[in-house]
Amino acid sequence: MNAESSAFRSALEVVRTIEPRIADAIAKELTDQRESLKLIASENYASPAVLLAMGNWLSDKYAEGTIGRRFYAGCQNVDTVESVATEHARELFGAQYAYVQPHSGIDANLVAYWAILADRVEVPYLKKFEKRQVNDLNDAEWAELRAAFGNQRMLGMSLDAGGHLTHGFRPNISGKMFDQRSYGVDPATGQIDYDALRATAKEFKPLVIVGGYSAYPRKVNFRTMREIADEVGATFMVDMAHFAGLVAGKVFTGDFDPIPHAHIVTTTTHKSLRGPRGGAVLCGPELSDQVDRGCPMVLGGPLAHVMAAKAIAFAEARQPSFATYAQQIVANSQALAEGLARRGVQLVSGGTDNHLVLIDVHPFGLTGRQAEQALLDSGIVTNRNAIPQDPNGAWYTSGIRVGTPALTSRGLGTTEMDQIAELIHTVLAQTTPAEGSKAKYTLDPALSDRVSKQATELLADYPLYPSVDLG
Ligand code: DSN
Repeated sequence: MNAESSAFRSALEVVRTIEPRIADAIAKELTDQRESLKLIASENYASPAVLLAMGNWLSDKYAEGTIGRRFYAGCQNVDTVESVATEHARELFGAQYAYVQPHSGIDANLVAYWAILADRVEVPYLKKFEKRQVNDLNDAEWAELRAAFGNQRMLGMSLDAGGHLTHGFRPNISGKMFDQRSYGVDPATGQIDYDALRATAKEFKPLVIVGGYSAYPRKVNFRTMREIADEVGATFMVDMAHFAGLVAGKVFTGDFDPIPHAHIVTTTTHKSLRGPRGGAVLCGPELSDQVDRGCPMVLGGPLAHVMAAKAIAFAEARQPSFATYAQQIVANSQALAEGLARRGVQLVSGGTDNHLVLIDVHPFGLTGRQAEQALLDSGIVTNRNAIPQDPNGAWYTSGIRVGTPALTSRGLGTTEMDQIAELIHTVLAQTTPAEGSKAKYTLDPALSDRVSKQATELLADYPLYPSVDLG
C-alpha cells in the first residue's frame, strides 16, 4: 500500500475507535467530493501532504506572540514551522514581510485593518491623544477612541459588483469600524470604472482603499488603484484571497500583481492557492510591526499545525508545475465562459480574465437561488451570487458564480469545460420558476438524473486523490 493510502487509512482507524460516526463522515466527504462536479470558485483540493501536515501534535501547542518572542515557553518547534512558512510565503510572492498566523481571510483582513489604523490614526483632534500610540491606551482612553474611529473611512468594492463583506459592510465588524463607501462597475462593461473610483475617492477621502473581490470575473489594475490611493492619501490594501494562486503562479504580473503596488495584501490560503484553510498578510517594513501585533490584538493563539500545512502549500506553489496549474485555471475558466456564451448564456462583463465566471440567470426567468438548487439536483455544485445592480438582492440573487480551481486540480481541461458549459446550459434552460416564488422551480427529474450521470462520467477519467485508497 502506498504512503498516502496507509496514512489516511490508519488515521481513520484510530478515529473510529473513539467515534465511528466521525470516521464515517470524513470518509463520506471524500466519496462525495469524488463524485461531484465542484465549481465553487473559492474551493479546491489540498494535496495529501498539506492535509497530513495538519493532523498532529503541533495542534496541542500554544504560541501566542511572534517568532522568538512568545508568551509561552517551549515554542522552538512552532518557531521553526512559522519561520519556514513565512520564508516560503515571502519567496513565493516576492513580499518583504509575511505573517502567516491568521486563521482565515476575515482574520487576515482584521489584522490588516488594525495595522492600518494603528499606523495611521494619530487622533490629532483629541489633544490628549497627541503623540500617543493606540496600542498603549488604557480602557477609558479606548472608549474615547472608539468614537473617534467612527470617522475613519473605507472605500471598497460594492457587494453586488463582487466585493466582500469584510470590505466595510455592516454585517461585518469592518462595517462597524469604518464609514464605508463603495466603488462598482460600469453598467455597460461590467468592469471597474477607474475614473468613477477616482472621483469617489477624491470626494470621500478614505483612510483605506480596498482592492480585491470574491465575485468579479476580471483582472484588476492595481497600479492605477495605487495611484488613486496616493492622490487622496489613502492606504491601499488588496485582499487577494480569491486570486492568490494566480499571483503565485505568475498569471497576474505587472500592473495586475498586487504585491508591488499595495501597502498591504491579505489572502486566504485555501482557494486558488490550494493550501489549508487559513489566512496570511504580506506587507513592507512600514506596517510589519503593527501586523505582528495581530496576536493577541485580534487573533487567538496561532494554529501551528495549520501554519505547517501553509508552509507545505507555499513550497508546492513555488514549484514550476504550480505556474502551469495557475495558467490552466484561467484557460479553463475562459473555455467555460466561451462555451456558455456560445450557447447564449449571459455573463457579467461578457467573459473572464481569472478563475471565475459570473452567470446572469435572469434571462432564464430564474433567481440565483432556483438556479443553484436546480444545478445541485443535477450534480453540479455552484453558488448563487449577486450581480451588479441585482434586483433580487443578496439572498435570492440573479447570478451563479462558477470557478475552475478545483476541477483544474483534478486535471480537467478546456474540452471538459465545454462539456460542462453544455450541462449547465441544459439545466438552466430546462428549469421553470414556480409562479410567485423566488425559491421554487420545476425540473424534470429524468433530466437532472441524466445530467448528473453525465457529470459523473466526465469525472471518471479524472480521479480525485488517486493515491488515496481507503479500501
Ligand atoms: N466564502 C468565500 C467565497 O466563497 O468567496 C469568501 O469569504
